[in-house]
Amino acid sequence: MLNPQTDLFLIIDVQNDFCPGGALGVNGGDEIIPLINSLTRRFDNVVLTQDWHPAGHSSFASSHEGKAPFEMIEMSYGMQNLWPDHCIQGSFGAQFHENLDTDKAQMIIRKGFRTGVDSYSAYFENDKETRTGLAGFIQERGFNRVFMAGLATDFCVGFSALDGKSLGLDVFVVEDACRAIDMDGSLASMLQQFEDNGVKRIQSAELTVST
Ligand code: VGL
Ligand code: ZN
Repeated sequence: MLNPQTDLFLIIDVQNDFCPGGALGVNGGDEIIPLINSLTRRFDNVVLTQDWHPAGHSSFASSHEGKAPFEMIEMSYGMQNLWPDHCIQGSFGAQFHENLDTDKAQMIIRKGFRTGVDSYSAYFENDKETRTGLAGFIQERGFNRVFMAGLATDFCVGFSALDGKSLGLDVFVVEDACRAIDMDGSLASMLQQFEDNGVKRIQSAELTVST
């Protein structure tokens, strides 16, 4: 079903801090890496995202007195989850996992680099206005289908998938190549939003290259 020339593979945040042992480790986050690498070999066009926060970022609980990780606060742009300090620019935690094959990536989108606004999505920051440039890249290059993998299903993969769909792209989340944080029902809620908005969920075995 794949068209390697016109489909894009978008790999979200496979970084040390989102893998077990990292600051915001996702269960099984490193298990998906061999599968992601094997998918990468089936596409001609691959883009990576990298969560990339300055120290003292406003999404860190440590930046808000009396707040703990995984609480919520109200920001100027709406509600924001608070996280442990993670993916600090230049740190080991922000690096891609060493087993991730990054050679084929044509572009790396860094996100969350403005102190005052978080960015889950690869397309828009959490203010829903500030663009990362990925939509322009996709449009100029003429991709219309985006296949997604990485971390975490219920945050950065999920919000990227929803935004991709809202931009008119055909979006597929390769479920077995993702892992979720799953706090307070966040995974169930994201899967419902996929359903409501037409984001398709597929398994990697369905991604065969059409000849
Ligand atoms: C992410 C929380 C904070 C993610 C990034 O990649 O899903 N989650 N920053
Ligand atoms: Zn982050």
